[in-house]
Amino acid sequence: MVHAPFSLLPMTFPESHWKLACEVAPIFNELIDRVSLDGKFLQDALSRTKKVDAFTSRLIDMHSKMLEINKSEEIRLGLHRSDYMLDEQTKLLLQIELNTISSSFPGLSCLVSDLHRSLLKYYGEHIGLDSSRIPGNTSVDKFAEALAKAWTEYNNPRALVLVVVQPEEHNMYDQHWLCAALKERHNVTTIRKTLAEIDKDGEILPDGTLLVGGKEISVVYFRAGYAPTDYPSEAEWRARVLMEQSSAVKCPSISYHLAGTKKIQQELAKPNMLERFLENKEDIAKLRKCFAGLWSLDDSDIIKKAIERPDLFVMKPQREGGGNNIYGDDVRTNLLRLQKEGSEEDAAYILMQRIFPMVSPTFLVREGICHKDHAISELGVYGAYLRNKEKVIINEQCGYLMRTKVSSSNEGGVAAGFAVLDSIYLN
Ligand code: GSH
Repeated sequence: MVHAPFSLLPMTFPESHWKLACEVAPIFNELIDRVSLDGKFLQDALSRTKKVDAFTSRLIDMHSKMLEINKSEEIRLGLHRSDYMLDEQTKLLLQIELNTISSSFPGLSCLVSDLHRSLLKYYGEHIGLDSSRIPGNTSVDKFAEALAKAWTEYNNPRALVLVVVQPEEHNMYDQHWLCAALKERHNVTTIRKTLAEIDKDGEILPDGTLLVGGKEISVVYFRAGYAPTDYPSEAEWRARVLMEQSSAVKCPSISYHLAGTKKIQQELAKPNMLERFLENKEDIAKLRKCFAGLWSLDDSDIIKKAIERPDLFVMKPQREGGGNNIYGDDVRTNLLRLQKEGSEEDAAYILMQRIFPMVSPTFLVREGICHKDHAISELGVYGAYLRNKEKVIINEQCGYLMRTKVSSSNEGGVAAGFAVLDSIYLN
């Protein structure tokens, strides 16, 4: 067992940008909900991706199957995390991505804020830092509360929350911490199962009730199922479809999952797209301000520019979980290859403006050892959304995850082994 990597001291972050990231969280929650309701939009926007990306294609098939059977989701639970970087030159807070499935670290990130606050309480005056400048981090409380409220809406006191996990989960303490809060504060019991186990032990009753090992499931909380490697055989796909067809609350449902894909992020950044889903002009303007440049690969002007200046772009395939993006000269090589082949494989990628955050010296602690290095940070803001039919029960910002990584590394994830958990020091 190794401890989660963390930074010794919190990273400075401008208060105005922090406030903006919190303010847009409920707007993004609502946007995801609205987009998820537009089955045709999701299918059309992803139709080219479907042809070239076998994994996403199966998710899309599952979605069309649900559309065909007119599957309605009355209780809708979203536990999202929107990630941002602060571009140093433009001073803009730009969205990297919005995670609608398996948003990691709601359990541990608030502990790092507590750790930093306590360190500053004892040693802060020696280094001129004040513990009250670290904002409260409610991630575990709020996510547990949202899961508990979804369980309450489902309305069977004997039903359980099912946490769908990977067979070899390295980040299980983050999940356990959240489940412990759910049990201690709300007396809701969770069980943990892999997709293969659910295939073996799961069934649906004629009324749509999901049973796993004979126990009724009220809420399915996915901490697996976002990556192709989570589906090594047909068994895992069967389990996913089984849960999707059931009347249990899914976090996320297949339509929430697809609404969080990079292709949809890029579609939503097109002019006049947000207006399709949201009414409030101020809300729309706030979201748009956070959008980085995003393009599909059928935009020949931008391809030309990216081949000339690959350092200004990131090429992103439709994958979650980190570690899949293409940077630097590899952007050029891949774009030239795709151009030469003239295949439709280009639909598997989007291009995003590269963001250049401020680099600062940081102490990073890994496996008990402290290293000093130059680092950059990415701020994630959690959001929870719960709706039963027309009634919105929760729509709020739920704390944050600051991640810091050495500036020479392009990749971002803590779970993928690149970044450390951090918190923020407002200035
Ligand atoms: N299975 C792990 C978990 O449940 O914590 C990892 C899930 C995962 O990689 N989640 C992505 C994430 O939030 C979103 S799909 N990564 C943040 C990070 O690793 O820094």
